[in-house]
Amino acid sequence: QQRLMSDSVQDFTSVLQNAKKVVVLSGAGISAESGIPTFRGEGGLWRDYDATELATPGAFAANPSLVWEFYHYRRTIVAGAAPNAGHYAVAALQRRCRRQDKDFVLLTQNIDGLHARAGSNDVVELHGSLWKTRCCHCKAVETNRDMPICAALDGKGAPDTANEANIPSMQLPRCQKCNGLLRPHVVWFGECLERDVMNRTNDALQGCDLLLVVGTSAVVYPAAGYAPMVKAHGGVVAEFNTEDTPISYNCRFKFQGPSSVKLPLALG
Ligand code: BJW
Ligand code: ZN
Repeated sequence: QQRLMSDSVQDFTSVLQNAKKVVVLSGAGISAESGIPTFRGEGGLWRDYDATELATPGAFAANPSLVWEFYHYRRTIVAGAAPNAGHYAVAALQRRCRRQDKDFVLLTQNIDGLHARAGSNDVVELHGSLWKTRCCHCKAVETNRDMPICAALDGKGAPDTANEANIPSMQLPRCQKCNGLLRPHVVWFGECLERDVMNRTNDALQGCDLLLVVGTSAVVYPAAGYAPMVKAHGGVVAEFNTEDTPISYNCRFKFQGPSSVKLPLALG
């Protein structure tokens, strides 16, 4: 297939200038340079597991201790990480759109909370948050930043060991209301995105004339469908990624390279 994507900052700037409704969709790649492992490719393994094998309701049902070790490890990494220039560029874009009376929505597949820490407001967290729990019994959702989240996970979750902690269920994080088992409030494979999140996303994509897709492999639905959808409705798609992806051929612009460099470059 012919490469038709442009990397002209000048042309991109004029499209951005004329856009009325700008949407950013980010994925794990935007946080890679903050030291947070992505899912696919290098760093996508935790112990001997493919990270996506653990992100399923079946994995949690079979071994909640193992899945909690994995999420505890990721909470530890993120707590010690900071947003990078890519996150800050997205936050600055939101402020600029507000000044210029453009609509702006940030959709992220990431659960790390780094966009908000960089100053982005009203972030739509498509796949939930590392910093929220949901009770398997009463379904209550709570914010929880305790480190460790429970005593039994202290010192557990190391990626370079084969030893499983095998924590008894009663010592895993439990609900303060009903003592049910808590799980991370994230969206695993086969689960639906929250209704409110879906509504906000549909509103964002409706009439979006410029979509920036940053650091996502664009293989996980529904987010993988957003670029083709925007393009089909006549909007412009700009991709920021170190690699090509299945959506690259929907893109008018392709800024190939680390998003911490290419976002500030393209967004001025
Ligand atoms: C850089 C960089 C740098 C690196 N700078 N770039 C339609 C067709 C086929 C299947 C389905 C379908 N609809 C639904 C499905 C099933 C499934 C699915 O999509 N499967 C596919 C894999 C085929 N989807 C679902 O189950 C979704 N639910 C749903 O649709 O419900 C209704 C339904 C259910 C069942 C059947 C049908 C309908 C839910 C998906 C939930 C995904 N959850 C996870 C875990 C979240 C919690 C957690 O974080 O632990 O979300 S999986 C994982 O993948 C995580 C991520 O958000 C998601 C996407 O990954 P992302 O962000 O793209 O990261 P990577 O690692 O893949 O890519 C990184 C990219 O960055 C790469 O491209 C690098 O090149 C780049 N990069 N460094 C710029 N410095
Ligand atoms: Zn409960």
